[in-house]
Amino acid sequence: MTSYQFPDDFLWGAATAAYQIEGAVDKDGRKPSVWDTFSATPDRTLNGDTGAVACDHYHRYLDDIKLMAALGIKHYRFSIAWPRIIPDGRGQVNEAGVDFYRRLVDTLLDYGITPHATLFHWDSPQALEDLYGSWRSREIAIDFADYVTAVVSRLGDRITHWMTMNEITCFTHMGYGVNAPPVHAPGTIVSTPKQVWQTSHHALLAHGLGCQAIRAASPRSCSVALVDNFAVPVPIGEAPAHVAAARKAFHVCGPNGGLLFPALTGAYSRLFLKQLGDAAPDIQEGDLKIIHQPLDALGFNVYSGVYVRSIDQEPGYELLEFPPGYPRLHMPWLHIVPEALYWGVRHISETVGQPTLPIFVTENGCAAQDQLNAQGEVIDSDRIFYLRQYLKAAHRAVNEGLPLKGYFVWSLMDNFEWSWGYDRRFGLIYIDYDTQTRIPKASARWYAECIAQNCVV
Ligand code: PNW
Repeated sequence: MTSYQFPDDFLWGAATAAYQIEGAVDKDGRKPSVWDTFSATPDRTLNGDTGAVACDHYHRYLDDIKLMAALGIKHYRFSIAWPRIIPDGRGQVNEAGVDFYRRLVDTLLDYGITPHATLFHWDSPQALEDLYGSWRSREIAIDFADYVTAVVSRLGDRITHWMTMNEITCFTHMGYGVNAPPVHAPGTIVSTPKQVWQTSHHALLAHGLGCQAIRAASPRSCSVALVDNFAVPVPIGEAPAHVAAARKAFHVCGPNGGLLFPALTGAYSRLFLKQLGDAAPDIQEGDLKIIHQPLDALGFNVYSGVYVRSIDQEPGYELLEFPPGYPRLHMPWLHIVPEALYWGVRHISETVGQPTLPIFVTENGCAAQDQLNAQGEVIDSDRIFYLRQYLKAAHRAVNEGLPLKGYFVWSLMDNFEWSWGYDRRFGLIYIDYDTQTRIPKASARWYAECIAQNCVV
């Protein structure tokens, strides 16, 4: 036992996403998602990797659940693939696709693991891209809500923790781009920044209608959340001036003011709209009311942060660049900023005006250059180092009374890391992609010990 003890009801989990682990992309009636198309297009992913087989979790879910149970993981965040449930994006429900998730969830429950389902983690049906350009059209919000109703009315008897969508920025601002080809699916080049902001506005609408659909379709009382990877300004030091500067920067940092703020407050941040100028999306009457749904929790995906200092000139803060030697892990953007976890939670509860909204870290983890040693083990002390620092920041948040209620590590196992393919490994469990052998890394055993002792070890 260390001094980093968590409260008894703190929830420890692990996370994955459908396209990154399932494989079996044409099994039991599933049709292509935009990620199938994108990854099969030359030069879009590293080494031309696709999610066609991935971790073959579709067939091996029982083994994966057994491994999770052996590690003492009690909460599992996974995503449901829209193209398995409604292969054409709208219309006919594919019951065979629903059955897979029913089997998955029943097995989780058998092993004492609580399912937390994300309804959308980037794998939009290709059919909707072909029909109306997916997120470029408002129509997708309606189709998304119908899909949500189909899922929740069928699985809501056994799943009570729902998340509408994961990281809107990544499938809109990184999936549509002006001039340069974007790095995520569908990889569409559009002509103006406003068109890109329009895609994320449509995603927000889909989130809002999705929340309403969950509540209307769920046969049980349930929890509804949005998962976002909002940008986290971290004061360079905790002198009051830097803290105030970071709080101000929170509105304009990354896309926060145009994504998280509308969802949590019912308005795009004014500071942010001013900064957007002509790029601001068209907002129809009533949109913000739909977008601003009551939430039971906020999912916070945190990997890094941005340091901020107070300055005398307008606007009173400065976002600082990382110097070249700043420590990071195996991604260009993976600078190690553990305090971002603490400050993210604190900014939400202090700035967006909901001091008691429960927050869950729904993803935190890192890619490392994992290698099997002569004994066939992976000793990823770098990952343990990273996770331990972030968990200490989580402990600080809880200890100061902030509403942080749980933590999901990204990821349960190595998987298809989007445009980086299989080259980047984020798992606690190593996957040998030739044989599909699963090998728990040193970090998996370390995490199991944290869970067992309910503290950072
Ligand atoms: C998240 N960035 O994406 C996703 O939710 C996961 O599917 C993904 O595997 C994981 O993080 C690791 O990348 C991110 O540029 C994509 O800062 C990009 C960034 C962060 C997270």
